[in-house]
Amino acid sequence: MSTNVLERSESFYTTFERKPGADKLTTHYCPGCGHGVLHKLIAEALDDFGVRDRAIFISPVGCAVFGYYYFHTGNFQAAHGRASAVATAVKRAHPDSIVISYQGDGDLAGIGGNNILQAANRGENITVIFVNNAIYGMTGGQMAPTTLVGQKTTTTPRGRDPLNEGYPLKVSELLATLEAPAYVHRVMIGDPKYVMQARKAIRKALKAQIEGKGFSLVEALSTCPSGWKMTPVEAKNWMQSAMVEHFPLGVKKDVIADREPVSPQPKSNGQHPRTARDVKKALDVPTEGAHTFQLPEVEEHYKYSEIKIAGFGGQGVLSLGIALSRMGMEHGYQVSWLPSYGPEMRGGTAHCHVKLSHEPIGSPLVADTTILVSMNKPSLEKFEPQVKPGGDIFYNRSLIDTPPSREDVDVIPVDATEIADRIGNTKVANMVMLGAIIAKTGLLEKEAVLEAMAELIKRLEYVDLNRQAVNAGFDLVPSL
Ligand SMILES: Cc1ncc(C[n+]2csc(CCOP(=O)(O)OP(=O)(O)O)c2C)c(N)n1
Ligand code: SF4
Ligand SMILES: [Mg+2]
Repeated sequence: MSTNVLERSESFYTTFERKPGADKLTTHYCPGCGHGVLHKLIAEALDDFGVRDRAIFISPVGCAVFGYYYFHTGNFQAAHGRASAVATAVKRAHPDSIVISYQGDGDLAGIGGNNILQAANRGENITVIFVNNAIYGMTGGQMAPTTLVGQKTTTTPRGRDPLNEGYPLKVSELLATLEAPAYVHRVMIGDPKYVMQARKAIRKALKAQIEGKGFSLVEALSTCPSGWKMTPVEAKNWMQSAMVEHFPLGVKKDVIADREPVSPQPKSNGQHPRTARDVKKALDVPTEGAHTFQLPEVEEHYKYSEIKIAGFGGQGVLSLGIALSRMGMEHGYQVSWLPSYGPEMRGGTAHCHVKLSHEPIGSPLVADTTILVSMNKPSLEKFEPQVKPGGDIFYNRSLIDTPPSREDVDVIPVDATEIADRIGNTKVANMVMLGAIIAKTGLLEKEAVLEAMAELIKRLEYVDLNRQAVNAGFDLVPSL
């Protein structure tokens, strides 16, 4: 246990080298602010539980945005309100990590209100520290969802009026009504006896996560002397009287003792499930009927394929992306598919981002296109310059009269629309492209693709048509 309060925890940097300016010893928080005390309680708990090396602190947007200056742990800084969503991703990708989503009231209850509701409702095995100071501190004191009735802020200069602004949101009480959360507790960063209660609650919440008991949230009422336009002592007194009256302290939900551990268990080789098939196995989902393909041998540059597929809305651009990613998944690749909706759906250009990778995928966004599939002229003009040197451009020669001019990429002309028309349906031009892509790259095995068509194409009468299209596109490539 940490006994000397004057010493800094290991989980807290001794000097804040990431903080700009000459002063590397004091935090950026105002005198009398509750954030610093909360940081200290969290850092001490991480030390005492011996989890600093696997702790990941998610900073919000708000005064705690610079959490990474101080916490000697893994750090992320999330976009406004998204900390609980980022925490979800981090925890799922690294189930052994101890993830702390640290969020203010504007961040968690305002812009991120739905995120926290969903994360709590899913019972993510994360710990949320919710810093309720009843105001947007960082931006100079605007009304927050938790601002008290009658409280003056820069946006409620006559005081919050429930008829106009509604009532202060009781987040802990709200989340405690949900089935999934294991622990929800409201504490206060006030006089020492309250700080000690907060310390205990934070430890209990973190311990719950360490033991895999599910979602825990500690709401800490906290002072903001600057936003409230008070001295630190006035602020503490106001919090301990007015705030507590509306936000009663105490445990709102505690079912930790009844909970079985929820985090996915490591596989026998010590690794956590990664692919969909691994997850199915880990969950003991019957795999009969599921495909059991091996990752095909491909050239090195196809091992992280970033594919952009573009054309008119209605050309099957998005469904070609789905086909590639679904079949890629069955082959054992890490995959992602990101559609771009919008006016495209009404006849403009549509596109989607697909990744097929031997490695885990960080972001579904295709930033370095290695394979471009252009179904029409505007999409080729738009995306041709983005293709990486050494990449591939498949273009629909039936509708594009000017071929790509790039000389540092492989250009594959495919008469997709013409072939589809010959087969009997213009709509399968996308599957002609699919055939050409797998023939050129070897990313997917043709037999597996043809077999999977039965599951992919909803209307049975179109399965054969689509298979013919894939075959036609496949046969085209060697002759080019
Ligand atoms: C998307 C977006 N919208 C608005 C802002 C401006 N903004 C920065 S901090 C903040 C509110 C922070 O309040 P809170 O979460 O209560 O944190 P505190 O500063 O009080 O600790 C807002 C609205 C932003 N940075 N990003
Ligand atoms: S503005 Fe308020 S919340 Fe932000 S550092 Fe100052 S006192 Fe703390
Ligand atoms: Mg706030």
